[in-house]
Amino acid sequence: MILCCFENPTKKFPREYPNATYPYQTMLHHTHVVSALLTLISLAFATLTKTDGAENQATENVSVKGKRPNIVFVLADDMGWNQPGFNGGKGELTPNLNRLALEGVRLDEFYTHSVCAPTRAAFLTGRYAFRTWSDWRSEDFGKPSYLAKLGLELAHNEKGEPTRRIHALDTNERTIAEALKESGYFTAILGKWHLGEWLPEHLPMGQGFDYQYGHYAWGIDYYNKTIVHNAPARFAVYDWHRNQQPVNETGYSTDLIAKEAVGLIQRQSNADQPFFLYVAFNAVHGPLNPPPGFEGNPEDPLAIRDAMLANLDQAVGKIDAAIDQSGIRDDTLFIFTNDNGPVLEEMSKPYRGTKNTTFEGGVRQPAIIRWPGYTQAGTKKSGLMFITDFFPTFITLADGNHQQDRDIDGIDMSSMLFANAKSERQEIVFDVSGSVRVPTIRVGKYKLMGESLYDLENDPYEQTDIAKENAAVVKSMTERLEAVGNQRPPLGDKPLLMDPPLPYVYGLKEQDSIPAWLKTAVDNVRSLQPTEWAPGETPWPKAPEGVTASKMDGLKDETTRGR
Ligand SMILES: [Ca+2]
Repeated sequence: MILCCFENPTKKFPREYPNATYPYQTMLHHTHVVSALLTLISLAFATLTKTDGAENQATENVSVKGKRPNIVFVLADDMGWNQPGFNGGKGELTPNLNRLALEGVRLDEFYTHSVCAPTRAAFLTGRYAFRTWSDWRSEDFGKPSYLAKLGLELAHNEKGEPTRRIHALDTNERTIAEALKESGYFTAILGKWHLGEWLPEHLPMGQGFDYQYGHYAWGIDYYNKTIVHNAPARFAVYDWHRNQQPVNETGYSTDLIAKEAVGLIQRQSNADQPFFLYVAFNAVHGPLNPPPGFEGNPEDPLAIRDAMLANLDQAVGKIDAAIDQSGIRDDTLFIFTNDNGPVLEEMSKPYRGTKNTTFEGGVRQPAIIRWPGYTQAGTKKSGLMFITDFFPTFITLADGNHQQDRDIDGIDMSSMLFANAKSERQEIVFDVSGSVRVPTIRVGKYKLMGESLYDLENDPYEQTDIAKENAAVVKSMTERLEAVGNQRPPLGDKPLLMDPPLPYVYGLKEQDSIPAWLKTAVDNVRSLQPTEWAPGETPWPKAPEGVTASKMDGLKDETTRGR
């Protein structure tokens, strides 16, 4: 019976079922009893062996501490809460995600920052983005509308050409790749980095990854692998690399990333060390590039978005199949989640808001965690978890070193994820002042967003601002948010400039010998790009303003002229 259900998982998904139990949860009853017993035993053992002292924050999680599973962390880009079938989307588009949700545990209150780079920095460091100034993206330092908010002007090189100030994740940060590498893991990133695209030390292999494949910056064309602009320059730059050398590949980036992941899983499953594989798809971020075989209306943006989602689902399915075929499913912690909300509020429903906003639609993400024997199939867990929390959790699993110079904001969630403990997280700092987005903090059931207050327990869709009736709550949360925001370090002078202002390819060292194929490919793209812009228009989006920062219609995205 179980097999029959797994063959057609999509048929079981109604459009909305916020608290539904899966139809065959009861069929797995026996497994549940066993795993519940195991959990009880491990909790009892953990209690017996609990020690005092800060040196061992992971002792409570003795049942998973040092199990050293492989970790496959799959991150989608700009996916909406309701896009996966398991959250109420069109089930036929995401059969693999639906199946994974049934094989693992879904997190109901998992949060990220509201934009790409901040979430990625928080994942890699276990620290809120503002602590590393990663709430500012690298490309923002080439955009006058963003720089103005920092009191900075566009920089110019020695020739007087306007160019970008170099901004990236500080190399003094300890990344999760570095922490896992220290404890003997092979570390690889496939897909999008978005934490610095120029100096070698800012690229993935300078930040703890043994292996790199994919792109460095915010969003490539899925086919020609160029980024549409290099603000303040208007024109495209090539951004597709393996081990930090440009690679010439045809094909659709989602498919290519999946293929690389499959190969890497096959290789590393035979190695004598565990691996950490960070698969950061650029899907379903813009541009709206229909995948190969698209048969829908090319003028229908929603049809294209659906096809891109289905293609991503197939890619995730290929990665999962490789895990199975390599015989490492039981030794692999598989995670699927997403970096920030979608550009269309329709894809966030029933939640409010989009990417770039701290309404639930911008920051609450679909999340699946599967680790056979440690997660209960087909269940859902509530309780706050933030993207930073994977950092100490992964270190516990790896039996790595929790000690480091810079304090983290992450909370070890291993006892919440892999046993029945409640989440210890009470607070999430989404944005502080000094960002272009609205300062926002969650404390318990309340979320303060600028001057508005929402009660997430009684008003999860954020329809009613209750700030006026709760002045004392607003006051205390405002003070707390200001106190945390005051911990933002100085930005520094940003004296290093991207030079040339318009490179052919990202990566300073990759400029040394630009292959002929690359130059031709980039010139071809640039020859088709607009050269004239109306006054006030820019090739890149302007800095967001206010709580409804970046609502977009189905046709527009970050590559669209005139945003
Ligand atoms: Ca994103």
